[in-house]
Amino acid sequence: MSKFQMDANWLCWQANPSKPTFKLPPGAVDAHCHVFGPGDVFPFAPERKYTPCDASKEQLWALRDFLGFERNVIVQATCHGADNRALVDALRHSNGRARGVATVKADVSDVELQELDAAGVRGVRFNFVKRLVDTTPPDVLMSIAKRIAPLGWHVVIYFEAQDLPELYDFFTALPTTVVVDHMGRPDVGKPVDGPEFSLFVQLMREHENFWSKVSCPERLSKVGPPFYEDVVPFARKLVETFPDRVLFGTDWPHPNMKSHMPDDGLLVDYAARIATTPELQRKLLVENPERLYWAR
Ligand code: 0GY
Repeated sequence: MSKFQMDANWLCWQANPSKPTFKLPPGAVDAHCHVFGPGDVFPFAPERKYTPCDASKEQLWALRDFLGFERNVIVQATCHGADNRALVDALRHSNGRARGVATVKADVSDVELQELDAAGVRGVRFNFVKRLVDTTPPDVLMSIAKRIAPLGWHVVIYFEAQDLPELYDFFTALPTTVVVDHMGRPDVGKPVDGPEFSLFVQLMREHENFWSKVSCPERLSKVGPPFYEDVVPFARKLVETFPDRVLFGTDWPHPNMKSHMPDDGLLVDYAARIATTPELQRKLLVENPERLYWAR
Protein backbone atom coordinates (compact mmCIF):
# COMPACT_ATOMS: atom_id res chain seq x y z
CA MET A 1 0.00 0.00 0.00
CA SER A 2 1.55 3.31 -1.10
CA LYS A 3 1.92 6.04 1.49
CA PHE A 4 0.46 8.45 -1.11
CA GLN A 5 -3.23 8.22 -1.89
CA MET A 6 -4.19 9.52 -5.33
CA ASP A 7 -6.72 12.40 -5.15
CA ALA A 8 -10.29 11.11 -5.10
CA ASN A 9 -11.30 13.12 -8.19
CA TRP A 10 -8.29 11.94 -10.21
CA LEU A 11 -8.25 9.67 -13.23
CA CYS A 12 -5.31 7.34 -13.71
CA TRP A 13 -3.67 6.96 -17.15
CA GLN A 14 -5.03 4.33 -19.56
CA ALA A 15 -3.16 1.04 -19.29
CA ASN A 16 -4.25 -0.21 -22.72
CA PRO A 17 -4.06 2.54 -25.34
CA SER A 18 -4.96 1.73 -28.91
CA LYS A 19 -2.27 1.11 -31.51
CA PRO A 20 -1.87 4.31 -33.56
CA THR A 21 -2.89 4.16 -37.20
CA PHE A 22 -0.22 6.75 -38.02
CA LYS A 23 3.26 5.22 -38.18
CA LEU A 24 5.64 7.64 -36.48
CA PRO A 25 8.78 8.55 -38.47
CA PRO A 26 12.09 6.99 -37.38
CA GLY A 27 13.62 8.88 -34.46
CA ALA A 28 10.30 10.36 -33.28
CA VAL A 29 10.34 12.13 -29.91
CA ASP A 30 7.50 12.37 -27.41
CA ALA A 31 8.54 15.90 -26.40
CA HIS A 32 6.19 16.40 -23.46
CA CYS A 33 5.58 13.71 -20.88
CA HIS A 34 6.12 13.20 -17.16
CA VAL A 35 7.02 10.60 -14.56
CA PHE A 36 5.17 10.54 -11.24
CA GLY A 37 7.15 8.89 -8.47
CA PRO A 38 6.59 6.08 -7.76
CA GLY A 39 5.69 7.96 -4.60
CA ASP A 40 7.23 5.38 -2.27
CA VAL A 41 10.62 5.82 -3.98
CA PHE A 42 10.45 9.47 -5.03
CA PRO A 43 8.02 11.18 -2.64
CA PHE A 44 5.70 13.87 -3.95
CA ALA A 45 6.48 17.41 -2.80
CA PRO A 46 4.80 18.77 0.32
CA GLU A 47 3.80 21.96 -1.55
CA ARG A 48 2.05 20.01 -4.40
CA LYS A 49 -1.47 20.95 -5.45
CA TYR A 50 -2.47 17.39 -6.35
CA THR A 51 -1.48 13.82 -5.57
CA PRO A 52 -1.34 11.74 -8.76
CA CYS A 53 -1.29 8.02 -9.40
CA ASP A 54 2.19 6.60 -9.89
CA ALA A 55 3.60 6.65 -13.42
CA SER A 56 7.08 5.16 -13.48
CA LYS A 57 9.91 5.39 -15.99
CA GLU A 58 9.44 1.73 -16.92
CA GLN A 59 5.79 2.41 -17.73
CA LEU A 60 6.85 5.42 -19.81
CA TRP A 61 9.37 3.35 -21.78
CA ALA A 62 6.69 0.71 -22.42
CA LEU A 63 4.34 3.35 -23.78
CA ARG A 64 7.13 4.87 -25.91
CA ASP A 65 7.83 1.50 -27.53
CA PHE A 66 4.17 0.62 -27.99
CA LEU A 67 3.33 3.92 -29.70
CA GLY A 68 6.45 3.88 -31.90
CA PHE A 69 8.37 6.78 -30.38
CA GLU A 70 12.11 6.37 -29.94
CA ARG A 71 12.79 9.12 -27.42
CA ASN A 72 11.18 11.21 -24.68
CA VAL A 73 11.48 14.67 -23.22
CA ILE A 74 10.41 14.36 -19.60
CA VAL A 75 9.10 17.54 -18.03
CA GLN A 76 9.25 17.97 -14.28
CA ALA A 77 5.67 17.92 -13.00
CA THR A 78 4.52 20.27 -10.25
CA CYS A 79 3.65 17.37 -7.93
CA HIS A 80 7.43 16.91 -7.49
CA GLY A 81 8.09 20.62 -6.89
CA ALA A 82 11.78 21.42 -7.35
CA ASP A 83 12.84 17.93 -6.28
CA ASN A 84 14.12 16.54 -9.57
CA ARG A 85 15.15 13.08 -8.31
CA ALA A 86 12.48 11.10 -10.17
CA LEU A 87 13.28 12.98 -13.37
CA VAL A 88 17.04 12.51 -13.02
CA ASP A 89 16.61 8.82 -12.22
CA ALA A 90 14.56 8.35 -15.39
CA LEU A 91 17.08 10.24 -17.51
CA ARG A 92 20.00 8.23 -16.12
CA HIS A 93 18.21 4.98 -16.92
CA SER A 94 17.16 5.97 -20.44
CA ASN A 95 20.31 4.97 -22.36
CA GLY A 96 20.45 8.49 -23.75
CA ARG A 97 16.91 8.21 -25.09
CA ALA A 98 15.44 10.83 -22.76
CA ARG A 99 16.19 14.45 -22.04
CA GLY A 100 14.64 16.54 -19.30
CA VAL A 101 13.19 19.87 -18.28
CA ALA A 102 13.69 20.56 -14.56
CA THR A 103 12.27 22.91 -11.97
CA VAL A 104 14.87 24.76 -9.93
CA LYS A 105 14.78 27.41 -7.24
CA ALA A 106 16.87 30.59 -7.20
CA ASP A 107 19.30 29.10 -4.70
CA VAL A 108 20.23 26.15 -6.94
CA SER A 109 24.02 25.75 -6.90
CA ASP A 110 26.28 25.63 -9.94
CA VAL A 111 27.22 22.06 -9.00
CA GLU A 112 23.53 21.03 -8.99
CA LEU A 113 23.03 22.64 -12.39
CA GLN A 114 26.07 20.77 -13.73
CA GLU A 115 24.70 17.48 -12.37
CA LEU A 116 21.32 18.10 -13.97
CA ASP A 117 23.04 18.91 -17.25
CA ALA A 118 25.11 15.72 -17.09
CA ALA A 119 21.91 13.71 -16.53
CA GLY A 120 20.37 15.20 -19.68
CA VAL A 121 18.43 18.24 -18.48
CA ARG A 122 18.29 20.94 -21.15
CA GLY A 123 15.78 23.41 -19.74
CA VAL A 124 13.83 24.74 -16.78
CA ARG A 125 10.08 25.17 -16.55
CA PHE A 126 8.38 28.33 -15.27
CA ASN A 127 4.75 27.70 -14.42
CA PHE A 128 2.21 30.53 -14.33
CA VAL A 129 -0.93 28.37 -14.02
CA LYS A 130 -2.33 29.42 -10.66
CA ARG A 131 -4.11 26.13 -9.85
CA LEU A 132 -0.74 24.32 -10.12
CA VAL A 133 1.79 26.48 -8.27
CA ASP A 134 2.27 29.37 -5.89
CA THR A 135 3.51 32.47 -7.67
CA THR A 136 7.25 33.08 -8.01
CA PRO A 137 8.18 36.77 -8.50
CA PRO A 138 9.36 37.64 -12.05
CA ASP A 139 12.75 38.93 -10.85
CA VAL A 140 13.45 35.55 -9.24
CA LEU A 141 12.53 33.75 -12.47
CA MET A 142 14.69 36.14 -14.46
CA SER A 143 17.65 35.44 -12.18
CA ILE A 144 17.18 31.69 -12.81
CA ALA A 145 16.95 32.28 -16.57
CA LYS A 146 20.24 34.19 -16.47
CA ARG A 147 21.89 31.35 -14.54
CA ILE A 148 20.83 28.64 -17.00
CA ALA A 149 21.42 30.61 -20.22
CA PRO A 150 25.21 29.95 -20.28
CA LEU A 151 24.51 26.20 -20.18
CA GLY A 152 22.66 26.49 -23.48
CA TRP A 153 19.40 25.52 -21.76
CA HIS A 154 16.01 26.96 -22.60
CA VAL A 155 13.00 28.08 -20.56
CA VAL A 156 9.65 26.29 -20.87
CA ILE A 157 6.68 28.47 -19.91
CA TYR A 158 3.20 27.27 -19.00
CA PHE A 159 0.42 29.85 -18.83
CA GLU A 160 -3.18 30.40 -19.88
CA ALA A 161 -4.11 32.62 -22.83
CA GLN A 162 -5.93 35.22 -20.77
CA ASP A 163 -2.70 35.92 -18.87
CA LEU A 164 -0.51 36.47 -21.93
CA PRO A 165 -1.05 40.27 -22.23
CA GLU A 166 0.18 40.75 -18.68
CA LEU A 167 3.14 38.38 -19.05
CA TYR A 168 4.16 39.38 -22.59
CA ASP A 169 6.94 41.82 -21.65
CA PHE A 170 8.48 39.44 -19.14
CA PHE A 171 8.43 36.57 -21.62
CA THR A 172 10.02 38.57 -24.42
CA ALA A 173 12.79 39.76 -22.07
CA LEU A 174 13.92 36.18 -21.36
CA PRO A 175 17.52 35.67 -22.58
CA THR A 176 17.11 32.10 -23.88
CA THR A 177 15.09 30.05 -26.31
CA VAL A 178 11.56 29.93 -24.86
CA VAL A 179 9.22 26.97 -25.37
CA VAL A 180 5.51 27.52 -24.73
CA ASP A 181 3.49 24.61 -23.42
CA HIS A 182 0.30 23.67 -25.25
CA MET A 183 0.09 26.74 -27.54
CA GLY A 184 -0.38 29.01 -24.53
CA ARG A 185 -3.68 27.27 -23.74
CA PRO A 186 -6.02 29.12 -26.12
CA ASP A 187 -9.77 29.12 -25.64
CA VAL A 188 -10.60 27.08 -28.75
CA GLY A 189 -14.19 28.28 -28.59
CA LYS A 190 -12.86 31.59 -29.88
CA PRO A 191 -11.85 32.08 -33.55
CA VAL A 192 -8.39 30.95 -34.58
CA ASP A 193 -7.84 34.36 -36.19
CA GLY A 194 -9.42 36.30 -33.30
CA PRO A 195 -7.50 38.64 -30.99
CA GLU A 196 -6.60 36.05 -28.35
CA PHE A 197 -4.77 33.53 -30.53
CA SER A 198 -3.46 36.29 -32.83
CA LEU A 199 -1.52 37.69 -29.89
CA PHE A 200 0.16 34.32 -29.46
CA VAL A 201 0.90 34.07 -33.18
CA GLN A 202 2.35 37.59 -33.00
CA LEU A 203 4.58 36.52 -30.11
CA MET A 204 5.91 33.63 -32.20
CA ARG A 205 6.26 35.74 -35.34
CA GLU A 206 8.07 38.68 -33.76
CA HIS A 207 10.34 36.64 -31.49
CA GLU A 208 12.23 33.91 -33.27
CA ASN A 209 13.53 32.50 -29.99
CA PHE A 210 9.96 31.33 -29.22
CA TRP A 211 8.83 27.75 -29.89
CA SER A 212 5.47 26.14 -29.16
CA LYS A 213 4.34 22.71 -28.15
CA VAL A 214 1.25 21.89 -30.19
CA SER A 215 0.29 19.24 -27.67
CA CYS A 216 -2.65 18.66 -25.35
CA PRO A 217 -5.74 18.79 -27.56
CA GLU A 218 -7.37 16.73 -24.83
CA ARG A 219 -7.00 19.65 -22.38
CA LEU A 220 -8.12 22.35 -24.78
CA SER A 221 -10.93 20.67 -26.68
CA LYS A 222 -14.57 21.36 -25.94
CA VAL A 223 -15.84 18.66 -28.33
CA GLY A 224 -13.48 16.02 -26.91
CA PRO A 225 -12.26 12.66 -28.22
CA PRO A 226 -11.68 10.87 -30.48
CA PHE A 227 -10.61 13.62 -32.89
CA TYR A 228 -10.46 16.84 -30.84
CA GLU A 229 -11.32 18.57 -34.11
CA ASP A 230 -11.91 22.01 -32.59
CA VAL A 231 -8.20 22.19 -31.60
CA VAL A 232 -6.87 21.13 -35.01
CA PRO A 233 -7.06 24.59 -36.71
CA PHE A 234 -5.04 26.15 -33.88
CA ALA A 235 -2.30 23.54 -33.95
CA ARG A 236 -2.24 23.38 -37.74
CA LYS A 237 -1.81 27.14 -37.93
CA LEU A 238 1.34 26.96 -35.80
CA VAL A 239 2.74 23.87 -37.52
CA GLU A 240 2.31 25.46 -40.95
CA THR A 241 3.44 28.99 -39.99
CA PHE A 242 6.40 27.99 -37.80
CA PRO A 243 7.35 24.50 -39.00
CA ASP A 244 10.84 24.69 -37.47
CA ARG A 245 9.72 25.81 -34.01
CA VAL A 246 6.99 23.37 -33.00
CA LEU A 247 7.12 20.27 -30.80
CA PHE A 248 4.60 17.55 -29.98
CA GLY A 249 4.14 15.30 -26.96
CA THR A 250 1.54 12.99 -25.49
CA ASP A 251 1.53 14.62 -22.02
CA TRP A 252 1.33 11.11 -20.55
CA PRO A 253 0.31 10.43 -17.74
CA HIS A 254 -2.07 13.35 -18.28
CA PRO A 255 -2.17 15.15 -14.93
CA ASN A 256 -5.46 16.70 -13.85
CA MET A 257 -7.57 15.35 -16.70
CA LYS A 258 -10.96 15.30 -15.02
CA SER A 259 -13.30 15.03 -18.04
CA HIS A 260 -11.78 11.91 -19.65
CA MET A 261 -8.48 10.06 -19.80
CA PRO A 262 -7.12 10.26 -23.34
CA ASP A 263 -6.09 7.29 -25.42
CA ASP A 264 -2.41 7.89 -26.27
CA GLY A 265 -2.76 5.98 -29.53
CA LEU A 266 -5.38 8.50 -30.69
CA LEU A 267 -3.07 11.35 -29.68
CA VAL A 268 -0.40 9.99 -32.03
CA ASP A 269 -3.00 9.89 -34.81
CA TYR A 270 -3.87 13.48 -33.94
CA ALA A 271 -0.24 14.50 -34.66
CA ALA A 272 -0.71 13.42 -38.28
CA ARG A 273 -3.82 15.58 -38.59
CA ILE A 274 -2.03 18.75 -37.49
CA ALA A 275 1.15 18.03 -39.49
CA THR A 276 -0.26 16.89 -42.78
CA THR A 277 2.80 16.21 -44.94
CA PRO A 278 5.75 13.88 -44.34
CA GLU A 279 8.05 16.91 -44.23
CA LEU A 280 6.00 18.71 -41.57
CA GLN A 281 5.74 15.46 -39.61
CA ARG A 282 9.50 14.93 -39.70
CA LYS A 283 10.16 18.46 -38.49
CA LEU A 284 7.55 18.32 -35.73
CA LEU A 285 8.36 14.87 -34.44
CA VAL A 286 12.05 14.34 -35.19
CA GLU A 287 14.16 17.27 -36.40
CA ASN A 288 12.89 20.03 -34.09
CA PRO A 289 13.15 18.09 -30.82
CA GLU A 290 16.49 16.68 -31.94
CA ARG A 291 17.87 20.19 -32.51
CA LEU A 292 16.64 21.44 -29.15
CA TYR A 293 17.41 18.41 -26.98
CA TRP A 294 20.03 16.22 -28.67
CA ALA A 295 22.47 18.82 -30.04
CA ARG A 296 24.95 17.32 -27.58
C1 0GY B 1 0.78 19.36 -18.21
C2 0GY B 1 -0.37 20.04 -17.64
C3 0GY B 1 -0.74 20.14 -16.34
C4 0GY B 1 0.04 19.82 -15.20
C5 0GY B 1 1.37 19.94 -15.09
O1 0GY B 1 3.35 19.90 -13.94
C6 0GY B 1 2.14 19.73 -13.85
O2 0GY B 1 1.57 19.42 -12.82
O3 0GY B 1 2.10 20.27 -16.11
C7 0GY B 1 -2.10 20.67 -16.08
O4 0GY B 1 -2.66 20.36 -15.03
O5 0GY B 1 -2.63 21.42 -16.93
O6 0GY B 1 1.40 19.88 -19.12
O7 0GY B 1 1.10 18.28 -17.78
